[in-house]
Amino acid sequence: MNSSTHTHTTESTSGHQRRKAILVTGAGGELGHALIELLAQRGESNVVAVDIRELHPNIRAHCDNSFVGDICDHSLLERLLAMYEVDEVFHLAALLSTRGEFAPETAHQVNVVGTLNLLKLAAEQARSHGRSVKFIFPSSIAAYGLPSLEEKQRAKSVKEDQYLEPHTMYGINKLAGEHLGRYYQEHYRKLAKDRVIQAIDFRSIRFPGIMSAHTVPAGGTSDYGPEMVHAAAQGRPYACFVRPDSRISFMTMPEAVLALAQLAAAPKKNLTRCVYNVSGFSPTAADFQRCVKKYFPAADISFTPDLGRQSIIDSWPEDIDDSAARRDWDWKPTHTLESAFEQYLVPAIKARYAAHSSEPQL
Ligand code: AKB
Repeated sequence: MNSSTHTHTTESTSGHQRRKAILVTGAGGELGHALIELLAQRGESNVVAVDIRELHPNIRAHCDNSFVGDICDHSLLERLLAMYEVDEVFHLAALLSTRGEFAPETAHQVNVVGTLNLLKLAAEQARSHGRSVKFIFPSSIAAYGLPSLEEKQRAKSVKEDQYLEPHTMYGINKLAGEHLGRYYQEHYRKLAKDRVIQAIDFRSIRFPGIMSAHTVPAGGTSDYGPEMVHAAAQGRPYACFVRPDSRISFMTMPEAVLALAQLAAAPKKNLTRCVYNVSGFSPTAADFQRCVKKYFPAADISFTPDLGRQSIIDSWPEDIDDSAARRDWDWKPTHTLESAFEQYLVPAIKARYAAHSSEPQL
């Protein structure tokens, strides 16, 4: 990074020492939980979490500190910066695709204005401590928008630069976040005399649907996959809100957070783009039903498609081409659909619901 101010100060304006930190926003969400656990396993003790709600105590225990509040609240971010020098940001906070369609303007506020606030914070941190700040941003297959089901079936696996006309506010917001990140990395304050070059090292992954054995999703449209398994494990009937032939790509939560950590650690010189697809397996909703029935034969699964949510799934690609991630930072999925059920989902979900039913759940 080129900077006009190469100070390595760790002092706040009030003169006390600030500690180096990895900032995780949306820390209370599904990705946040899994990422903070992974960072803790890797010995990172300087995680500072932000979430709109109080964190689960097990997650809070892995953090140096946690802040409850809105990422659009400047005074919250200022309080945080008075105590910490931020070196790396995992900006996970977002309102997902289904929830976003009920409150599009709020989604824009959280997903775009929130991202802008965090990018600005990261750029100011880079300027103050004279090192570039890594900014890791989970994007989504929601950034794609296939015009019709026929085109989706024809397109099969799509590359990063194809079909970027999303149908949801969330998808539009994610695409905007990707562009803002690229702007802050390459062009931020282009005309300013005291411009800091490449203050931000922006890296983003377009994730497919993600399935966690430990948390249940909320507000997304790919939720039918994980919801079906969690319902079966609890002996509850499940009415799937998309048709049996609906197909999009999915991966497991451990693979998703590993991908984030792997991209964050990749040498910058190997990266040929800011935004990478990663893919796992591409089942239909009927394939999910078959796998769930294999391990939970009594599962009561029916299909009651919701036209609106179906139209969102029909606009997302069947699969995404992750050859750039494989080439640039050695990305490789761990699981097929079958091995995800056998080795991860079923054992962990059975354990989750069998034990500790009286304990607070993540
Ligand atoms: C959603 O369904 O909105 C998310 C996503 C695919 O990004 N899970």
